[in-house]
Amino acid sequence: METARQFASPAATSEVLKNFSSAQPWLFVACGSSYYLSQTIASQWTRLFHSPCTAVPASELLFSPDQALLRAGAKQIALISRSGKTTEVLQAAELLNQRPEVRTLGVTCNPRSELESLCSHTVKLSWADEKSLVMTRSFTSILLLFQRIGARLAGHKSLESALDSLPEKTQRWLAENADKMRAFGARRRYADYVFLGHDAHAWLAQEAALKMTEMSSSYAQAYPSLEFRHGPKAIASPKTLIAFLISEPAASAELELAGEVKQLGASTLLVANRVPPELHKKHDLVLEWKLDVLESARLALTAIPAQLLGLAVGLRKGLDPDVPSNLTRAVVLDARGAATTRRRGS
Ligand code: F1P
Repeated sequence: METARQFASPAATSEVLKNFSSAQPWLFVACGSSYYLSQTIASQWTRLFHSPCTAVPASELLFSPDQALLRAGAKQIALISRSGKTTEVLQAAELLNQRPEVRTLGVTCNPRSELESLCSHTVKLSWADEKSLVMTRSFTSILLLFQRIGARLAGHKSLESALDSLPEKTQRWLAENADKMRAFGARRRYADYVFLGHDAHAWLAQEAALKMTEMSSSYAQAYPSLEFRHGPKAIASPKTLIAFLISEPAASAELELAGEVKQLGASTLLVANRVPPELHKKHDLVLEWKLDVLESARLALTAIPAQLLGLAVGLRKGLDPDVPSNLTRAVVLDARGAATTRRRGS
């Protein structure tokens, strides 16, 4: 809601529109949820701009910068960090500072971060930070910001108006569906969670698995949908929940696979815009958006079901989903490259 309001006017993104373009490749650099967010945007922008966009974890860029930059072929680089404090992202920004041919765009929820001083341009979303250690609101807000920037860079008016209509539609969807997702997570017990999706949805599946791991200390995996048949299928059993983040190009193949794993005894969760009515009874839970907007405008919504599921499963296990074991809000490394550790329960 607030992100839509803050960026409704093109003036709010004018610096970015002036200094960056949709005609050249982009590289995104980040860690953790911010990295999966980066991959999601890179997939969407490749389609939108017809120009290659890629993402790399900050640590990978640091180990082999020439290779990472060569592979991406990008001179416009976005560095994303909710905290603006993640050491690997700051070191990547320092490294890119040494390359005069590169323009960098820092995106952070921290109003005063070191990242800002290291990037050529910065966008800040201070309202989007959450108290929770895990990224939920900040994930969807930064994703929406980049969708907005992408639509404006590409001059894609229908994507922009779809994004305008999203806050109200999301509120309505949450009112009708959030309890269903939470009740499912509170009631059902699984040993494994698997998230499947195609293209941008495959990266949202990675983020979904990370949310389950962080918020509920569960074992969770993610694959591009049909990769599931190439090995991971071995774990399908009544103890497995297999969630499909269904997208238009892959929908019929994904529904076919969902039927197949159901016959193997696994539980299935379908997250889709619309699922044929006759399939509803065959799956354990079906969540539909029922939105007549472009699929690319629905990406941020697709992140929400796993956030709700992680929350419900974490609470059922007696955990605090906002403060996962062993994690810190940002991975800050000391001079040796060692991380501060936070022990279980402290
Ligand atoms: C993000 C991140 C989180 C993760 C963990 C450590 O860092 O990797 O995704 O939940 O708590 O930090 P950033 O976006 O602040 O750089």
